[in-house]
Amino acid sequence: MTTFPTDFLWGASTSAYQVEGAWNEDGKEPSVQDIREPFPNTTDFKVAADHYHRYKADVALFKEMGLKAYRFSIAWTRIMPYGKLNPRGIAFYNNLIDELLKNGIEPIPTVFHFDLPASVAEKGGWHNRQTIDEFVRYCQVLFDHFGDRITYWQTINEQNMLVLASKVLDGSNPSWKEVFQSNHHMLVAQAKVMKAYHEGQYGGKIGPAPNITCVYPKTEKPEDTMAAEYLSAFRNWLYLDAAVYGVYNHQAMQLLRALDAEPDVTDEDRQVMKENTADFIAFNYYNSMTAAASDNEEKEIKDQQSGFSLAGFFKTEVNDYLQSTEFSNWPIDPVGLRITANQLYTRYRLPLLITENGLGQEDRKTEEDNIHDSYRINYLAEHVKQLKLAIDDGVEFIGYCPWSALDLISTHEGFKKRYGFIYVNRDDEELKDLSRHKKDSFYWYQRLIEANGLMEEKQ
Ligand code: BGP
Repeated sequence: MTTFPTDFLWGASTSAYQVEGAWNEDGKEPSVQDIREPFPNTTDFKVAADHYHRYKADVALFKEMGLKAYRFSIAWTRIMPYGKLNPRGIAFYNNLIDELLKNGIEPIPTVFHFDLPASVAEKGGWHNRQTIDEFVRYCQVLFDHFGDRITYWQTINEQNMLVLASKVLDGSNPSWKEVFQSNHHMLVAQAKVMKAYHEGQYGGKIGPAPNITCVYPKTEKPEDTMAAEYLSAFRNWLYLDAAVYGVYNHQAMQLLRALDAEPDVTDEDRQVMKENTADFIAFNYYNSMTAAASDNEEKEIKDQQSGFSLAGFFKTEVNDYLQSTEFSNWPIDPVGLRITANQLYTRYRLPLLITENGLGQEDRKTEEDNIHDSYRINYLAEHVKQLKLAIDDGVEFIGYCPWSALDLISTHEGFKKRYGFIYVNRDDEELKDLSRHKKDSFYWYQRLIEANGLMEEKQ
């Protein structure tokens, strides 16, 4: 029986706008997330979990939990507000990185996680080609200031979801043509950033961080398998074939043609993508998907994990073998993690880092300040079992960073949808004292890390 590698990175994840707060402090420019209207029955992102002011105490808790890695994102709006270098933004992440290293925790930054600077968005955001250069300039600053201490960089968090769920996440309602032109600019920007990183010889690795799910055919009908292939190409491989092989996936291209959404691609774009590719794959995994042959109906995507249909290609179906999360009705499929990891490794032969996986649920704090989240422990334990089986299968893993290290604000469902190992005392209506409390899952994860993943007791 294989065990987890001794240097396996047991970690946890957050993102800047969902956890930091301090939305307009120390020279920070507002991001598109800071200025958007809150989603119905939720709160805004302005204070979040107040991690910006409490990062030292939070890192102390991460250390107590035994984390070997912390996956977080850097706010572009702190580093380059209105396009100008902001030393106070640099100082914040320098301090955070040093604090993590002092506590034996590997910092794993994402350079962009849904929080485009508002001034960049005003100029057209990713649809504007100039954003490519602004992004490269910003990333160059990151590499020059933090590159000496970072081993694993992630470029863009869930570019595929940003693209597919852009109606939900950025509040606008772009056409497919616009969406895939923006997507193309992101792919070129990513390639240029990987080029800058490799040429600078900073000594670490860089890779993308999409949200990947395996797709099952609903039945053994060949047309259902073809539908599953198309959904996978559209949702998964388009982004990863570009990042790893530097080319557009052929099935995804066929779909883009059908949607009249083929991007304008220059020869220089093609070359830069082909020549600058990823060193590893970070991916977020929450659930699998199931597809059947199209009935020529369209169904719009609701959020990152929900199904959708493209007439003539596929429709998504409920998987009768899986249960769903209470909160958003997302399927729960730990075996799907093993399948997804195997598919990724077979296709790309690159080491994998799981950068998100977790259960969003309302938690109750007892009068004694305990949080009994056995549902979250069950969810995570089942996924860790499958992760181990994937390692037994021969898949190469760098680490596992579940979402989320501490409670933070969901992308569109507020503070009540909690994912953390650490409870943060606030809700959508009231900020309260924002104090931190260890959930049962905190102690479970602590024991799991201590045992390097091989806990045999009933979890
Ligand atoms: C991923 C995002 C995260 C995170 C997570 C949970 O798609 O990368 O930012 O929030 O999903 O989703 P949600 O917050 O919608 O429950």
